[in-house]
Amino acid sequence: MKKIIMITGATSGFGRAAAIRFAKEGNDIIITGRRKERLSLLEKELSRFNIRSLSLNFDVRNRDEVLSVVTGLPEDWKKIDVLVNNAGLAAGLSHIDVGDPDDWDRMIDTNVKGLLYVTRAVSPLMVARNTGHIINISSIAGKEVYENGNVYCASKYAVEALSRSMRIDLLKHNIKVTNIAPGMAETEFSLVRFHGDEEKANAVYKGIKALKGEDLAEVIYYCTTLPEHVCINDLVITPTAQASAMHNVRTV
Ligand code: NDP
Ligand code: 8X3
Repeated sequence: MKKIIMITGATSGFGRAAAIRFAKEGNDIIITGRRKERLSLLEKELSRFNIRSLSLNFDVRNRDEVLSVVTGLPEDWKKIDVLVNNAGLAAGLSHIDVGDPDDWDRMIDTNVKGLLYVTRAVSPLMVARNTGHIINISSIAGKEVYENGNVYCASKYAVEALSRSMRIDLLKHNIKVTNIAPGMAETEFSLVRFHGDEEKANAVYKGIKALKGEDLAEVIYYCTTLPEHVCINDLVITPTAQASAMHNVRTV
């Protein structure tokens, strides 16, 4: 059955791949992100499928904007079946005593507060219809901390806690909540983490077959295909060559 899927952070990586995956299956897609030109390009790409797409250009950190964009949706777009809370980032990788508080603000404002603002705007629409599915993209950094990961890990631990609380709060409204915790994935993630330093970003994935956006897209899509009475609450996905945040094997 055709659904309406809203994906935050659809201009790159997991979000972009998920938009294409859901569109391939004939679903209508709401794509969001800050980079307008990327949204337009993706809209063009989605136009080859027999679906409707809508792009919303906003920053998840702007609480007023998030609320006004969602409340201003045309009525037929308000029937959101699946919300993928994917927009997020890591900024910096350093010990706590030398970390940049501006990086900390960006991560907490985006990964935690942004996810909350979007959920606060969209979940009442699901509650009103007594149906829906919220998929939060967390990380293995939300399962275990690693050296230098401090604030990014804290932001993803927060996502994990929110996923579990949302599941309880939305239980009586027949709304599924799925927390997905990926490991190493080669997207723009490391480029953003290292503030555009390509050499550092590429080194993260050297000698390892990392996950791709398409791998995550497949898993996100799968979580939405299960019968009405089945909900995946928590899912960890890593490359085969990675067992935990600190354990991986590389071919040199
Ligand atoms: P990318 O950098 O490729 O994509 C991130 C997306 O988030 C972009 O579309 C970006 O859009 C959007 N975004 C970032 N900040 C904002 C903002 N303030 N407002 C709106 N949109 C925003 O990274 P990934 O696809 O890898 O990351 C997606 C999610 O997966 C993140 O939450 C990340 O923490 C998580 N993750 C990533 C892993 C990895 O190894 N890649 C592993 C585990 C989790 P734009 O810049 O246009 O606004
Ligand atoms: C991104 C994966 O291992 O860099 O969430 O934290 S990791």
